[in-house]
Amino acid sequence: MSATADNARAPRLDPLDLYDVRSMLQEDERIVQDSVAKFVDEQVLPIAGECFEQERFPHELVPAIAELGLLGSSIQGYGCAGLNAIGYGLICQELERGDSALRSFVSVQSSLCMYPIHAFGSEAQRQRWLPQMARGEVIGCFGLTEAHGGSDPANMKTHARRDGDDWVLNGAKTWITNGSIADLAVVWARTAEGIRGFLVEKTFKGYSATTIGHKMSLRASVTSSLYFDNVRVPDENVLPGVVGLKGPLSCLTQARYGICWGVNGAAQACLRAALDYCATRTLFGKPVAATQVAQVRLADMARKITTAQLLALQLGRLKDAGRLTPEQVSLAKWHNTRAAIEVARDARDLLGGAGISVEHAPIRHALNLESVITYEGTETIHQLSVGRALTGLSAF
Ligand code: TGC
Ligand code: FAD
Repeated sequence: MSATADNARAPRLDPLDLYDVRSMLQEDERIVQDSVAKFVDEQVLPIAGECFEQERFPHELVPAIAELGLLGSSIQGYGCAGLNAIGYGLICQELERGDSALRSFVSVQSSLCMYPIHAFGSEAQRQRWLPQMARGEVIGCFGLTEAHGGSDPANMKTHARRDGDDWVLNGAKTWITNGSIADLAVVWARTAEGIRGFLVEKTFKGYSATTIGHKMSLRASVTSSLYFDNVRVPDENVLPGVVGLKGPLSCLTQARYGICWGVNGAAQACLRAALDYCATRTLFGKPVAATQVAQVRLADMARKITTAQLLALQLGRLKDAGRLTPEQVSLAKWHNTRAAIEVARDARDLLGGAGISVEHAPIRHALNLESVITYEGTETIHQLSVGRALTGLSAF
């Protein structure tokens, strides 16, 4: 059979969406995806490599991100878009197709700062902070990790004690996304009652943030250490609705859910780059794409992406049905991030020497994904969460 006849009969598959997940989206979900994709194509991709190289967060994009309704998009009211879980997932996917740093920015603002204010805050706290945060006028950060061991936040040292109508906060947090550019830090600290959430304003005396430099990953994201030296926090800035580790862990479930979608965008960008490069790179008299080995590798990337897309979609449907469990999120965060980092590394290799240049996306995504596989719970933590769900035994 000739190649032409064969091709003529071949189904028209989208290489980045082999199982046509797009057809399973509702019309409003597709509109969200298309509008974010357009923003990423027009405003993010042209500067993504330069921002990574220059270690620069593209602050100038924040108004457009806010204008599109991408901040706190799952929240109803307070100037937020009120999208369903799939809509939030698609936002993360398209942003991370541009760069993980932008998805990180939106994850932290939406899932780690606006979510706890909405879920655990007083009505006054919601009214004060959420509309400004949705407009991108107030940037938030989330302080949970401490230097002696981020995987075990129950062992935190940062603490707060009551003093009249105030609290006095002491301690330090590290590896905090957005820290030095944040107007508001959602800080988790030990108290006599248990772990509580504090809304620390950047103007509070004794609070400071320093930027962590020399990062080889997520270079377009600001990462910082936060310090609290007898910071007086008024009681009205304490989240009243939650006490205990389930407060920050609930926020992490929201953000990890977004990552399950986001990393698929990074992987899609890498597969696209590998397909384009292999189609035009001619070696030994034929395109690399015409070799069996390259095709097996490209097919394997598509297999991983397809599996990850289906996991993310089902996770979203479970979330919208109110049936999502943290262990389901753990499994998908582990699987999809591992799949994405493998795709990115393989795409980098298929580009040969050119693959180490930031002019091509795969090396940037591969390096970014080194952070993604560590933050929001390392791969090991998620494997152990699934193991605990299967056995009923905690092996942490
Ligand atoms: P454990 O006994 O399991 O739980 C304590 C309480 O919390 C509840 N809970 C959860 N609630 C909601 N969502 C979850 N995912 C939850 N997991 C647990 C649990 O029911 C219990 O409630 P209660 O009422 O009984 O008190 O706690 P543990 O100390 O055994 O720890 C479990 C473990 C290891 C899974 C947890 O500590 C963990 O997840 N560690 C990893 C920490 C982590 O992921 N840190 C991330 C920091 S933030 C970040 O990385 C942001 S990057 C942002 C970006 O740029 O995108
Ligand atoms: P550790 O907890 O010290 O882990 C070291 C190693 O031990 C890992 O490989 C881990 O998997 C392994 N390990 C852990 N437990 C076990 C076990 N029981 N058995 C075997 N192995 C185990 N944190 C925030 O609070 N807010 C943020 O905004 C934020 N942003 C971040 C941005 C970036 C770019 C990065 C890199 C991190 C960020 N983090 C943030 C911190 C992140 O959540 C932590 O790095 C992560 O939770 C791991 O903690 P750790 O770095 O202290 O590593």
